[in-house]
Amino acid sequence: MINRREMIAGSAAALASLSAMIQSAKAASGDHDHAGSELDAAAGRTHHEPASSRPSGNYVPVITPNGATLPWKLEDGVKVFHLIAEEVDHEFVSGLRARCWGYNGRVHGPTIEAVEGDRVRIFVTNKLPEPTSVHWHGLRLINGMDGVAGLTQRAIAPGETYKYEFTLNQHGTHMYHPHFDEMTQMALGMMGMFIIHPREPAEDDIVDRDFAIMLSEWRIEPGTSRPVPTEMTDFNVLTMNARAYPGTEPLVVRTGQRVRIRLGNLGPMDHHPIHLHGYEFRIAATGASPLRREIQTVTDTVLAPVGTTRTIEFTADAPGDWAFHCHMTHHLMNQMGHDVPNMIGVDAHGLSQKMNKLLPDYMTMGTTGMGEMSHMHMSMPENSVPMLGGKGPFGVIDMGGMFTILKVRDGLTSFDDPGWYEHPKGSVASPATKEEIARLT
Ligand SMILES: [Cu+2]
Repeated sequence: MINRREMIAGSAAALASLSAMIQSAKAASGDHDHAGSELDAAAGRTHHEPASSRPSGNYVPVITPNGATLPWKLEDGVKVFHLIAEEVDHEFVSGLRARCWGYNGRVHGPTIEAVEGDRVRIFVTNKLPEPTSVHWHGLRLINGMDGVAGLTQRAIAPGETYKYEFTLNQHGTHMYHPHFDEMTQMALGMMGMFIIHPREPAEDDIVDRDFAIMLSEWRIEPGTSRPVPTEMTDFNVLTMNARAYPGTEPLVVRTGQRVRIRLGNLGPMDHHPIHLHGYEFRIAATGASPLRREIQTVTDTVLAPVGTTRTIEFTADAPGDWAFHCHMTHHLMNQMGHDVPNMIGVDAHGLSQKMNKLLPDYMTMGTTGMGEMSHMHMSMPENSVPMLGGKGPFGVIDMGGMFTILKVRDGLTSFDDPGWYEHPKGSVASPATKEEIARLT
């Protein structure tokens, strides 16, 4: 039986001649192979053709949960992209929307995906009310394409379209963001991932499911609809791909698949220790640099600092619904959990009775902890979300913010949300029996 590496080597020669045909056919039709790759991913196929079998190289496309990949077309061997910087009405989670700034109708911008060696031409149209620029964060390129307004180019004025063009001479997990009025433009959501696949992937580079998640943080005053760009410390909306739990899409994986998760952090101030339950993973890349296997750290929490990326990899060998979240507890709350007075341990019975005479709806909150707050149907300011998350299979999931779920299932044929994990009988934590409790003493 031949292994995958041999199969790749063996089929490379046969497919090399096909490559030229495909390239000319695609160039003629203006088509590109991205849709095909997406179909492969949707079908959950895990075969890997050699890089040379397609004009752009072959790769398992990155999945941006709650997001999208920027389309491109091939023109004379150059991959042509078009980013449009514009205002976007964005929903963070059901109940909370804001007027943000993003790209191509999205917050954050769509993921740019290409292959090492590609020549890319990226048009940037500015539909914002102020100038902007795009910096290609982590890329090694000629200085004049670096996108720093004032330093390496003139800022792109409202209404203008600029052209960036460079060759990708590296692979890895990178990002893009403006370098003009960064504080405002990034606080309002302008950022995206820029993924470059290796042209000739080594066995270690090949995974079955490849996810990209941008971490960020926002200040949105309850009842208002514009993120506050001047906030320095008190962020109340914490997001993965600009969505707060329960608005985050789960990461769906078939048992046994090799998984990569690329984390980027372009939030204004905070680093995020991202923790995965039930697994150990390898930190496969820090920033733009993939790490050799011998120097990769095996851990269960990875710190994703501001202004860089971290890539983790593991084999999904344990089925279940596994929490994947920032471990800063304040980053696991939604908007209304912030600024709540500390009432833990306070006997507020008399207070509530007195207050009810004045305010019939009054309710003292948080006297036995904050977990109860998700059960309350409190009246909320318009356009705001309660502190905590959503319904789970066993009750309320007391988390919001920077939280999502890795859903690993046997024998999946579709990567749609498979619903909640069905635990094998007798495998869920349950109340101890009287006899068991008696034996404790
Ligand atoms: Cu965090």
